[in-house]
Amino acid sequence: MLDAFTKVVSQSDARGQLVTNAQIDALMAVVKDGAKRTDVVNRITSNSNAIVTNAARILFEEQPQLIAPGGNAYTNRRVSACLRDMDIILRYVTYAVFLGDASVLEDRCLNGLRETYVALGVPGPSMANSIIKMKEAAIALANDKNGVTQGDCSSLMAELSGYFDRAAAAVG
Ligand code: PEB
Repeated sequence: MLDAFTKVVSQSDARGQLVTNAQIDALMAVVKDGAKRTDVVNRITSNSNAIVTNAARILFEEQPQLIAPGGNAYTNRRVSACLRDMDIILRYVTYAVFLGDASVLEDRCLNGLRETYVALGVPGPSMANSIIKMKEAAIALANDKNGVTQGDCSSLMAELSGYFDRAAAAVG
């Protein structure tokens, strides 16, 4: 598991080179945005139940065949596995935002997930759809300018969005 800093160091070390000025500038930007980053993690973390359950409710409204007999999420046991999977993915996305690096998400959550879903008959495009719904809710929460110091959050929102997109692409 890497963070934005250890990633730069490990890449530099692999090449036997010093950290470059451009890399230092990029890391300074991470430091300066630290409060925004932790605020984003805090907002998503404290609303994770609502993010997951709303996204699942909308998914099942759009695709009722998933929870009908023969559907992959039919029976309460499978619906609960579904909510749990969405919760796990959201949790790893928050870890990636916190660290400013996708490796924890890639290595500990997405690696092999597509194969697992194929084996279980979990429909990848539906799972990807649930992740995009969580993304929309998470971005709306994280980008809400009410009650906070106004600032430019565009690059952080693009980064957050990218982690959800990676997760959706990994299973879809
Ligand atoms: C991945 N999901 C399921 C299983 C595993 C994962 C390993 C099988 C074992 C179990 O049921 O617990 N576990 C999960 C994950 C990590 C992990 C992400 C990362 C570290 O360790 N079915 C649908 C929907 C979707 C869904 C589209 C949106 O139709 C999910 C929710 N996942 C789903 C379902 C099951 C499952 C298991 C329904 C149960 C399948 C079954 O038992 O038949």
